[in-house]
Amino acid sequence: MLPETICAAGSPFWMPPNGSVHGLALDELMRWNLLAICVCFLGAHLWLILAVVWRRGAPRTTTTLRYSLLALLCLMYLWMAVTAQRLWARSRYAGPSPEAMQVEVVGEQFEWYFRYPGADAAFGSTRPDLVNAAEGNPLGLNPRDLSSRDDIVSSVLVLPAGREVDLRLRSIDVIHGLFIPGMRLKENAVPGLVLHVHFTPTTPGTYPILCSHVCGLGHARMQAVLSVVSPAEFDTWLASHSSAQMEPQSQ
Ligand SMILES: [Cu+2]
Repeated sequence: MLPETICAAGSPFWMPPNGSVHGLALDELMRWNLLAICVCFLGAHLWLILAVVWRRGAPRTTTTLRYSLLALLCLMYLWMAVTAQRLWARSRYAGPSPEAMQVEVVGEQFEWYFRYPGADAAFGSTRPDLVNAAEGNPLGLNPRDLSSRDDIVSSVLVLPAGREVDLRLRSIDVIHGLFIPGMRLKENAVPGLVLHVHFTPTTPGTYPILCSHVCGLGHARMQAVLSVVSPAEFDTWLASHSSAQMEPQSQ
């Protein structure tokens, strides 16, 4: 493993500290990639300088050496591609465990909303005509649906440390990009689609949530916060928000 202290020395230009399980392998791959690219860059320029110095033509071994270096480069890129693909496939196709906590993330110009299914562990239905942020129903929860009544909508994403979470991403208007650099996580929120991404936060703390797609004039202020807390603190937070349930309305 490459020493993290080398990368930490580049702070604040380096990535923020990782707070997720899968982020360790991603960071390791990133460090090796950057090291390989640095070596190639310096090696190529050294070769260029030597070629200029050797004005009478390169030695006979040059062709063999050239193809050997090319083969080495191909192997290196192959290794990088296979490693990266495995990491990506593990996070996308392996699927979350059945015990993973379900949270819905909804993007809307220019806010992020986070919905928890409540005591019944089921997300209630929503209706576009009921969307009204000013009246406290930004996602259009249908109060006639029993499953909707205990749903909890928050502007802060609160998660317990050490428990896997399965996010289901939606968008109400345009394409947004959920980006949590501290969790090494990025996924699109596309209107009409429900996309899933799962991860396990490990380190308690607060992490910025950004939008990675230019989604309109207010794109830069489309920010939220992920708060990773202990399981006990999470239960307390959830209980305090569960008390405020929706009342059935006439719609
Ligand atoms: Cu956005």
